[in-house]
Amino acid sequence: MEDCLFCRIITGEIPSNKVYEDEFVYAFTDIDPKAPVHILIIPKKHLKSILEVKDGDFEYIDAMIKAAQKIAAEKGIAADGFRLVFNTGENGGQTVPHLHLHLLGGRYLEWPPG
Ligand code: D5M
Repeated sequence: MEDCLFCRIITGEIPSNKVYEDEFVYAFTDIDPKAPVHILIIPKKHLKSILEVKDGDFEYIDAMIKAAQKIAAEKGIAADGFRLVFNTGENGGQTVPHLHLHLLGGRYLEWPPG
């Protein structure tokens, strides 16, 4: 989608600090980090949120989870633990309408979130 911020990051039209990429996903550091490690993992297909994911889309979700495992290991946060978050809709705090998985770690994360 040409007017989608994250689609434009995938094409390189908008610069980002890429940490991982494969056939299905693109991952980059969050511009407003909430933890020492804060990375966004996004599908290369434009899906607005987890609510829009249909049967044929789960290869993207698989790839997002696999990317999270790889990145957590590479960043050295797998052993101590980390958090994966899909903010969804207004009450969920979603501000960008392109599905994204937050990978947060590098410090103790309080629960519940605010
Ligand atoms: O999360 C959307 C996230 O997207 C939020 O943490 C800021 C981040 N963001 C917004 N614009 C950019 C750019 N240009 N680069 C990197 N990160 C960005 P949400 O769950 O929708 O609140």
